[in-house]
Amino acid sequence: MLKPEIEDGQASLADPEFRGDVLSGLARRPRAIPARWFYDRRGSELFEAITELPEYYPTRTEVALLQSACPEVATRVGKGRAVIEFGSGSSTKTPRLLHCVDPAAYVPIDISGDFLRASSAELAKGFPDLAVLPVEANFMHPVPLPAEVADMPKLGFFPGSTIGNMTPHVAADLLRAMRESLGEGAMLLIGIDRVKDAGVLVPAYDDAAGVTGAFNLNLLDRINRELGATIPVDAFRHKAVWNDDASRIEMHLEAVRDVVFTVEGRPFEIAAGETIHTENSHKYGERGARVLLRTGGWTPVAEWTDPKGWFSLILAEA
Ligand code: AVI
Repeated sequence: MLKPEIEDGQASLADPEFRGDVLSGLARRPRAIPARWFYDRRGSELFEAITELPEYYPTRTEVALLQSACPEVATRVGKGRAVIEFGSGSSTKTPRLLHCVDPAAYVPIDISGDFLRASSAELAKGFPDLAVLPVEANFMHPVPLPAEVADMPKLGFFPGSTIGNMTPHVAADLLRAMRESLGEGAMLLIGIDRVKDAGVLVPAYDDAAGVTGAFNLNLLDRINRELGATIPVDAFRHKAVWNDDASRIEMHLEAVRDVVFTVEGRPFEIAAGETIHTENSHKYGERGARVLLRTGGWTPVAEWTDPKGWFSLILAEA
């Protein structure tokens, strides 16, 4: 996932990057705010709740796939690799992989130091003999790895179809950066959500219980709280649409009436029906996923999917 930016109390009010993204995103047309800002404490909790919704199939499908494919993944990657996870390990996915791959070291990389330290400490409890070496960094760029793993072959791990939250162009850049971070002889295990019927996709992003709606609208609460904005949150509604041309689910916040508000004193007017684009979740066909990997410098060597073909786990080599 795009990783949680968990804050301690009031400490990081008015993050300058958040401020810049919100002010410029609300001023441009179409209006858009990057999805990474969903993940304050409340947003992270809501995302966890999303992963358990009946309509949100990706998490449970990928976890089951990891479970069933793991012995073969272990055979293919061999012994003595360092597992490098892009994003802090999730409590359900990472232990599954580590148990069967039995790595020589585990390096989680995340931009959010607080979240990284907390999740690494939690994970280390379950693997007392494993060297857990967290690295606080932005993995969108090549990341220098700890000296301890310099001579070990690497297995990159990027689950959750987080790659889908980037445009294909940015996703290919990220794959290239990962290749550079991991070095010669590396392998990559990546989860990618597949294209499927819009009748399955749209409810996954617009659930009956309204949790995804709350997740989307929480962004406005965050803007009000952290940037002293006056957005009437009840003037917006959550909208999830399938954009077939771009092969992605888009999430928007749609104004249900004309609204006027300020962010840090700057006035904004949004007309009824206008939207703020808040997230893309790209879905790939079987070929499309392989082409993306190749564009990013990786050669797919094995692929696993669930019986419905909804999600794929791909092993690739550098
Ligand atoms: C984190 N990411 C892979 C999720 C997705 O499915 O694109 C984020 C999400 N947004 C709404 N529901 C889930």
